[in-house]
Amino acid sequence: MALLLRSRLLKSGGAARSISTAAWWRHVEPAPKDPILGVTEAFLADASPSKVNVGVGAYRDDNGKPVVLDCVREAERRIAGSLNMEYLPMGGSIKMVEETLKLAYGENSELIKDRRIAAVQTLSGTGACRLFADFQKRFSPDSQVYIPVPTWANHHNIWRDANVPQRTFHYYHPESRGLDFASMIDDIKNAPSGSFFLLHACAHNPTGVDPSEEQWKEISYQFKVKGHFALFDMAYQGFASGDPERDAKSIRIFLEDGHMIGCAQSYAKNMGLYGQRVGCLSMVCEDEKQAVAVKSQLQQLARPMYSNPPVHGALIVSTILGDPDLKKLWLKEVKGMADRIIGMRTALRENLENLGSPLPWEHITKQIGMFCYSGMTPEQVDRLTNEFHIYLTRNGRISMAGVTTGNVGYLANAIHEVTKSG
Ligand code: IK2
Repeated sequence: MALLLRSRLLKSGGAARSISTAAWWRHVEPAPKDPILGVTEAFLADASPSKVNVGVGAYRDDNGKPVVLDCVREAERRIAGSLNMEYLPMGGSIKMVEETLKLAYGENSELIKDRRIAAVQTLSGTGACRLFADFQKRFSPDSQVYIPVPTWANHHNIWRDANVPQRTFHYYHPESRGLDFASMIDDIKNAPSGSFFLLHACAHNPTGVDPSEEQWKEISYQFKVKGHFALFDMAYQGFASGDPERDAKSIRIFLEDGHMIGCAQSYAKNMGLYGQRVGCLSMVCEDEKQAVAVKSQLQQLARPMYSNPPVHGALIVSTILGDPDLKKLWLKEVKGMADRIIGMRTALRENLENLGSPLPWEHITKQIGMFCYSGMTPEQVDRLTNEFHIYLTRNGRISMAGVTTGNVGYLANAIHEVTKSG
């Protein structure tokens, strides 16, 4: 019908043609700004010399500059010239995926040896989550997903666009600024058996609050009792403790208990490959045959979306992780980034306490990873931005990666000014 109408309009001359084409997108309203990336846009548009960006979770050095790791520079030097520009297979770089699985599942994982893991290279962590959500919709079409409150805002977009209904589960306890473990366990117990849950493997975004090892064991046990499925989103492996092996503890606990987990990995943060979009989605299967089938379906989902993933970042990752010396350098550099952030947590807390702030600020040093969930209200955040040119998300999340020796005093003073009267 629409086609018929269009061809009639086109035949009837120029005036009609311009009316019909002008009408195509008249109903399109501007999309709301992304709560995280919109902050960066506002920061870039601000001409103030004292402006500070603690919005987006992207690592900066102590001069506030983006960082390219030495191991990445060296890998680029080694691959320069040797790289052709051919397509990767639909599942991406086999070498990169192999190395990536070792990071999540362990160097000597029996699951890897037994070829029980279906895994494909993805467009970073976002792409891994989205591919999983699409897979969930296709092969468990009536299921829903449980998402923690709060979470990285894009999780909601991802499962919404994959048409998977969302439920939430308790996670953060605002009063204690810690984990609401009891309510979380209740929600796990009360969810229908065999539910899908999204879990942050480490360095929870935005709260910086992770379950302890004991708590992870209990969570894993309750998942076993209820037969739930866990998708681990691991966007910060190495950023919590400085050691990628330690940061995989939650996953390893689930694996010891025999769960068939899914895992979304990203090299944006821990290798600083933000714009290269390198990641991996993996799913533990019952046996090799099932893993082959699952992988083929993941590839089938990728094919009409982007066909195959980009090659350059994958080659950087496989070059680094495939070379013992470069891997050692990477581990040192990850620890260096994590340590600088930990140092800035101490400095921010000390500065606030030295200013005589009447509020408790221990949570700044207790929370881990890239973010501090400050407890500031949206109105206080607005004052930080409008009066002090300090940019952060309105949920009060401070990206500690943007805090430096040079701006920590200014930031603490501004936070004190907007919070001191409650
Ligand atoms: N999952 C989580 C929990 C993330 O935090 C991210 C990255 N978020 O970074 C922006 C911010 O919150 O300031 C991702 C997944 C996906 O990251 P990427 O697609 O870049 O690998």
